Amino acid sequence: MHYLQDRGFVHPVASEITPQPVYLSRRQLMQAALAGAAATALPAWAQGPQALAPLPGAKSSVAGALVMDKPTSQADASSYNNFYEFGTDKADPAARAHTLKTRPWTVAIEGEVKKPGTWDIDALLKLAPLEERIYRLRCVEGWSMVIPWVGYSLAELIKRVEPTGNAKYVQFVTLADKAQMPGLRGGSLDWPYVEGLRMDEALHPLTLLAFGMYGQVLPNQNGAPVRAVLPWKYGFKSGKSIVRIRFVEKQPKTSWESAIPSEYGFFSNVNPKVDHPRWSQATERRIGEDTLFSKRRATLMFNGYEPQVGQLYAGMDLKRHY
Ligand SMILES: Nc1nc2c(c(=O)[nH]1)N[C@H]1C(S)=C(S)[C@@H](COP(=O)(O)O)O[C@H]1N2
Ligand SMILES: [Mo]
Repeated sequence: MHYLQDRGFVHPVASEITPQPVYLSRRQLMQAALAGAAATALPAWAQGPQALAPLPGAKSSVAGALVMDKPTSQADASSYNNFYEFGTDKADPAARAHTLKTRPWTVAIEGEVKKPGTWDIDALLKLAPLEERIYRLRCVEGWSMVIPWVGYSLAELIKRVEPTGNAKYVQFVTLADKAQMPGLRGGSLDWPYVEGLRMDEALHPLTLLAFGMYGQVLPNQNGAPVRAVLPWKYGFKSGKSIVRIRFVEKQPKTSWESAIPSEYGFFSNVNPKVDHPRWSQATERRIGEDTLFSKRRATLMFNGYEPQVGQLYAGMDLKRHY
């Protein structure tokens, strides 16, 4: 286990991750129904895809934005989650994130920009046309999913707020509210959860500001009402439930770097050749295809997005800048 015992922190190593997503299968639901158990006795999140508002997006024309891999089922993508504000167990966010209030919601734009200010989420949603993007998402723990996201390039927002010449990095600050987020009491990380990108990474067209998935608004457990998604970086760079975007001159600290600097760096690009200090990053388990005998997949450099993003890191020693 990935113990930071003083903080009660548990981040399992790849070999210790439950082999099956923790959700009720269709068969289990059928059995429950046959046994006479009312479907309503099940928690809301176990009753199949939730009734979420539709949020369609036009197929993206950004290079690399529509991978051909078979998308993960919506049930898997919304029931096997990392969202430590709701607990460290994969099933915790789906079971608990109903307490997250996603309206009213604002996102503050701060720091080195000519147009700072506070955006209401519904105005932010309309800043640019919504696109559907089918991205791989690979967690540092060694599992991956393929999710059809709905959103637009973060670059659209960045251009609108006009960064100054001093804006070298972008920091994301996510919600930290004890009243809505039971995991904050656990003290597994320093809250709020913060992440950061270099300006060229933030401006890359594949860097998505996501408001939805599977043609609907984001389920709370996936980071409603707005999150980042960077498909070539480990999942933890894709901060959920963003409330603040800061433009800064110095490389900002990120939550994972602060928690365990020897294991997590600022860049955290998916890289099969640079192992995590305690486990290999060479292969991954695709959620939904993991039967007892199915093979792990080879992890691809930059999660398969090397043609699009490799140039951002030309000349960098990726063993040092992990
Ligand atoms: N605010 C916040 N964002 C977060 C996390 C978190 O704990 N808190 N976990 C990260 C990790 S480790 C991963 S793998 C992805 C998971 O996204 P998903 O649950 O939508 O698949 O969210 C990332 N964003
Ligand atoms: Mo992750």
